Amino acid sequence: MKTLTRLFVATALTGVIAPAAFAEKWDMPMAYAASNFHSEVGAKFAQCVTDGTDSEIEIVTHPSGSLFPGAQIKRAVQTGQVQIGERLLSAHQNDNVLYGFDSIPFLATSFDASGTLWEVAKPTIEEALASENLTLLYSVPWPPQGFYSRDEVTSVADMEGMKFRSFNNITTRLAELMNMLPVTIEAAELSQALATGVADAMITSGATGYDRKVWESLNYYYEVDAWLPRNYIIVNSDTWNDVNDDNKGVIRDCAAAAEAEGLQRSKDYTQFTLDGLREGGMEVGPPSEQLETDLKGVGAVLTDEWLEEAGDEGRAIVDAYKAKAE
Ligand code: PCA
Repeated sequence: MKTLTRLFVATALTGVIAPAAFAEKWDMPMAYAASNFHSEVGAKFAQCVTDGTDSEIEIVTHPSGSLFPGAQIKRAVQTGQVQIGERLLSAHQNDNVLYGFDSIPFLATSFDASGTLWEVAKPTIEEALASENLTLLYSVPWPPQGFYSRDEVTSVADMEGMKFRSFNNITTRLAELMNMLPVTIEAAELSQALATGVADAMITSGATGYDRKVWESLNYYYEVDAWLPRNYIIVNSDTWNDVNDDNKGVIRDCAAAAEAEGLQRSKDYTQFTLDGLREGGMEVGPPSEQLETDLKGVGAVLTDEWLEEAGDEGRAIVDAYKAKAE
């Protein structure tokens, strides 16, 4: 009897303790402000996973670079300092040049085109991530990238000597080719950097300009539609491999829903934020013909440089995209 009681008590205890013992908390650093649409979609994704796994996996988001600044998020996930994170992969061309595929100037310049490019690039990017102990969950594009400036510019010659805020390898190189001085600044630090004169021009979306209220410092936005870079939600592959199949299914479903919602939010935000920049007092419009021609020229140089560095795999992405886009 004694033994039976002990067994029952032990079983009962196991029953109570087991869920707690298997409950995991995943920290998810994100570089952009909590109010940014990527961050809001990420927060919904986290809640979806927490609810769907009955809190067996609780994802806690840390927006605004509060846990790790953008530049450190990928490494933090790779090394298991955190389980999951969101990152703009094009900033990590030094790890793998293929990560820059989404920032090739003037290759895919609309949401539809960027979707096609992602479709053909995805298997290669997933493989590249896997070789770095990372598993891709979902990816959402930023709106098209335009050119911001404190002063009016009608050609690349007008930009000479300007301090240019960059956010990835290609924007840094772009600044060099346009005789500007590149300075890498996280979006979270952007308003202050512009206000204090650390930068006076940049290429980014209407979304980021609007979120950072850049009309307080900058006066012109040229709708260049140069490319649509993407944010990627990545999980440490060791962590992922330990997740049971049911929970993997829940996470994949939540990721698919987040990807669809993120894309829609990005589209909806595009015109809204351009209107917002205008209301803030900026001049918003197309670039002059000269500026457009000059930018395309610089874009062609950058494209050649990327293709040369990215080798056969890079060319295969671009060729497959062009074949599909025709
Ligand atoms: N916003 C991000 C990257 C691309 C974009 O539109 C940024 O400026 O940091």
